[in-house]
Amino acid sequence: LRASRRDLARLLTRVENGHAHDELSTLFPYTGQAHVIGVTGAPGTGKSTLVNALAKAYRAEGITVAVVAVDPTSPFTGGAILGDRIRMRELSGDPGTFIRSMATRGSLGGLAHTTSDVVRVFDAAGYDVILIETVGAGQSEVDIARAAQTTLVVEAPGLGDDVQAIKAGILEIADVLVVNKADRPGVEHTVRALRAMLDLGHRAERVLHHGTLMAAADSARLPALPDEMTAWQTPVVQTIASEGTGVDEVLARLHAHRDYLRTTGTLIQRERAHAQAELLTRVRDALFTKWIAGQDQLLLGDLIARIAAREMSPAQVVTRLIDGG
Ligand SMILES: Nc1nc2c(ncn2[C@@H]2O[C@H](COP(=O)(O)OP(=O)(O)OP(=O)(O)O)[C@@H](O)[C@H]2O)c(=O)[nH]1
Ligand SMILES: [Mg+2]
Repeated sequence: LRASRRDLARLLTRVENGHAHDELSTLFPYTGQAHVIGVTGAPGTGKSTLVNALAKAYRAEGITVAVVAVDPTSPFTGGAILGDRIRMRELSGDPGTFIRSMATRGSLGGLAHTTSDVVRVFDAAGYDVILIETVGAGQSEVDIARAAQTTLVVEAPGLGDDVQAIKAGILEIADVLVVNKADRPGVEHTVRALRAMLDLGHRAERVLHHGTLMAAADSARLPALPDEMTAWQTPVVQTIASEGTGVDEVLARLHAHRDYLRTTGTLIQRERAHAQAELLTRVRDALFTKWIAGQDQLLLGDLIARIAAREMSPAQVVTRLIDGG
């Protein structure tokens, strides 16, 4: 809770390696104070540049910031990781800022958990705002974004990625939509297209989102969501992150969303929906880990060979393994 940067860095390493369950449980009651913001979008749209600019803007208001950059460790973005480190070095001399890069190391389901835990460490350590940068490329990134209280989606003109964003389900999770690289041609077109899609999808998305949360609320016996749930309109903000243009407006929207979450009761609903999703996936993972450790590897190998030889169907093997049939 009053860790030095060095102790904090050490704990984060233990968390990333899955060796800090006790510490995380001890810290857990002290979490829940920070504003957790997920920043996601297609590769190269300017997420890191924007995160850097936002961190500076928060610091100018005296707000402390932790940045969690989830490196995709992919050949496409490998170069940008080095770029991130260089850019972020600007902030690294400031005691009110802490930047942590996490490699995905091919772990899929685990990454969302580890990211949540790293966020909790920063939260307990007293950082006011935690920015999580992920490349919005698939379900695991969407899962990480869902663990945030506010999701900021970054688009850029001319990438044709507005359609991709919808495919990845990213647009529907956007609380704030940023069109970065507003100095590039085609920015008006991108803004118009996104606004149109938001308008078109607004009802369906909100109903869907509302529905998901309601399902969580039902099973957890929570009170109904307030009507204000539908009141938030995702703003579309243009920025030139590399020059700092539009960053203040993004900051204002993030403050507004935070206030919206707190004053409407939406925050507690989101937190409970997240808690449910996290609990269920953790139980699933724990059950699987326990189950696989208790398996006879030779028998398992034999059954796998039987599936490959078409002697047993996968469903039959599952029945035998689980029910002993
Ligand atoms: N023209 C222009 N270039 C920008 C702007 N913002 C960022 N860039 C540049 O775009 C490139 C990619 O920026 P990043 O911030 O690394 O993008 P990213 O989304 O974090 O990239 P990945 O993490 O690899 O997905 C860099 O060369 C930036 O300098 C902008 O507003 N306008
Ligand atoms: Mg980046």
